[in-house]
Amino acid sequence: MNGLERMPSVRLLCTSGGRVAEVLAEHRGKVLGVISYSASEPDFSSGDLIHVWVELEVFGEESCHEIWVSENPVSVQRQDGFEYSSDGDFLFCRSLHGECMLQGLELGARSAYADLFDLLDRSGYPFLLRAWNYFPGINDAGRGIERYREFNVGRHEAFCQKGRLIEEGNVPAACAIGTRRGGLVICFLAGRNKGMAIENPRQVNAYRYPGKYGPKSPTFSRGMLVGDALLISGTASIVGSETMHPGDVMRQLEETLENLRTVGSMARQAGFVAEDFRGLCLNVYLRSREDFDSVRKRLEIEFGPHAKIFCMQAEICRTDLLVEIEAFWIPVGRKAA
Ligand code: 3EB
Repeated sequence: MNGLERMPSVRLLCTSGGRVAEVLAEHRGKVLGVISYSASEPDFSSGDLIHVWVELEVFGEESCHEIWVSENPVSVQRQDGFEYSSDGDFLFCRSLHGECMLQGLELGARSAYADLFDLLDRSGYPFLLRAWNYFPGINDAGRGIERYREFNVGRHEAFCQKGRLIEEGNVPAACAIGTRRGGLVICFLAGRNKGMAIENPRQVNAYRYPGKYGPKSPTFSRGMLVGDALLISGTASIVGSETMHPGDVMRQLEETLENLRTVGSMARQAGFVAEDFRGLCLNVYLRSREDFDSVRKRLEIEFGPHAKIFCMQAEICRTDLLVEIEAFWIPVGRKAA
């Protein structure tokens, strides 16, 4: 026992489309939320669950699903245009903005984040642990600047407006990925208690990126330790703040793996314990489907048979990045040991 094990923790079940109904039935009443990745609308009935669809093609599968599960009963609320679930320790919520595509990403991100922050504050789960950010045309020109950069401006403004200092411990683990179409999709996992932010000494903290990457920096940490679970942000071939190996996906992959290992070792220093890769789930975003076979083979060598790996075709927030990997590492089997 190192203390972390006694902290409340979330569970995640990553599954391909074929098993999703079974997993949901097994955890009935204890599901905080489901994030489904697929090119066409998922066809299972999500009933009363908080559910988002991320419109991306999954390679080699019809769909894949992240099912966030609590150890305790979950209650689901729908009010004031929000849908959220909570279990006494964690709150999972979603915000869907179709219209902001007309108004621009800056306004969309600002109002979505501001409203979600209000929800966290008034419901008593003030600590943002993980944010998922998806919207189409992430690398397209917006109103003067790239849409990802507009998104960063709005997100940054919402943090300031709601009195959230942009500093270590206050920014969540996150991903920001370009979808094929649709609106802005944001999910938050928040806690009654603070998580432990993990940064990567090989990389400049993202909220300190220099101005050449946009007028306002992205507000995320490289990882977040939540109880015994490690939530690793979208991780790419960036050292310092520079993209490494433009044009070479396999070298970008090696750099990304080195960044993932570094985040893992920083988390271990903070008390994270995992004996093997069971309970590790990777979402791999590839700009080009041609890279799928070689990337998957390399990842299978790196992580062996226990990790669950889903690869998707997606636009990544820097045009020179060809691959990005996010990871959820929730050790299994130790509590019973
Ligand atoms: C990077 O390291 C790659 O804007 O929320 C990764 C994870 C990235 C989250 C975000 C962006 C975000 O800068 C991009």
